[in-house]
Amino acid sequence: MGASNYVEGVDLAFKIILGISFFFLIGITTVMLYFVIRYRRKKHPVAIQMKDNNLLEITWITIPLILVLLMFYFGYVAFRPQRIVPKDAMPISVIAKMWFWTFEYEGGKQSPVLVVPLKKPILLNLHSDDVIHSLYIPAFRIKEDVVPGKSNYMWFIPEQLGEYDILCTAYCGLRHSYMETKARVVTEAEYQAWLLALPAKSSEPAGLTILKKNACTGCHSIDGTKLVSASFKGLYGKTEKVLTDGKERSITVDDAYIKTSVYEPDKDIVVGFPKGVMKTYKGIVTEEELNQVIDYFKTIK
Ligand code: HEC
Ligand SMILES: [Cu+2]
Repeated sequence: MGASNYVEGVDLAFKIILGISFFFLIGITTVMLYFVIRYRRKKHPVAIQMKDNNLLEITWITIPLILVLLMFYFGYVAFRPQRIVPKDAMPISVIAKMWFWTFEYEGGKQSPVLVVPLKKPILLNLHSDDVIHSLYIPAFRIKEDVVPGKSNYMWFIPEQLGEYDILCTAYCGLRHSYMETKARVVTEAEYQAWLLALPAKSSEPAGLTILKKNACTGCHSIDGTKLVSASFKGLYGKTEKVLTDGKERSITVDDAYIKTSVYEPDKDIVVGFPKGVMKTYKGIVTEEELNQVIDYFKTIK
């Protein structure tokens, strides 16, 4: 038995297709080698033209037809149940965003990992906040595109306790390959305890929500990683070299400097980073929101 209810069917279809492919790989190669030797030019200097062999033609139409229909049949039987969701499935919303996954459980609690109770049908409602992503859980044999402006879904029954990889399989930008997390299958009791202990949605600092909402975190990390620009971690209060009208000067990062950076990003350019990459957020991020962002910066020194 596999990690989900699909493993058996999908693997069977895969093995049948692989088996047929190998049969032909070996069969065709063998016949080819045999013909190369048997009908070599030295023994058969003049080619023979062959025409109309009904038996041969019917054979090479019928046998491959049966084989491809066989592949279709097993593929279809494995795929069909994936689109028919049982009524009692437990819904979890999946929100894809450059470059992380968020799972929202009944009651609105959110987590960056997918935690599900064993043997319970799970319905994942897929949403994207920006570009096309694709949710892939190889151990469960499921994969589905997450397209902005369109709702999609997938469902499965976790059949084995454990931790499994979740990946994004649609190239979605700079940090696409970092867009991975885990699916954890636990017992019903563990699931209930975990959900209870999960902090409510509003526990995320308001400033961080604003940074995510405006996709600032696509270019600036909050954990010290260097992306398109410097990380926000340790930014507040830091002394830094900037170019103002082409002249280098030292500044200390304070409220006023951050406001200039966000509303007039090309005024002070941080030395070592490109000009013109960050657009102005005037009219997009309000003064009040920016103050919340600054409050948040002060907490990630
Ligand atoms: C497309 C990438 C991109 C996005 C999105 C972006 N920035 Fe930037 N940001 C940059 C680059 C590049 C720099 C460095 C050049 C400069 O100073 O303008 C920068 C500089 C900054 C600085 C100065 C950093 C320092 O080390 O002094 C701040 C503060 C800042 N950005 C805040 C924000 C905020 C807040 C948002 C979202 C509302 C945001 N950025 C969105 C690319 C981006
Ligand atoms: Cu992605």
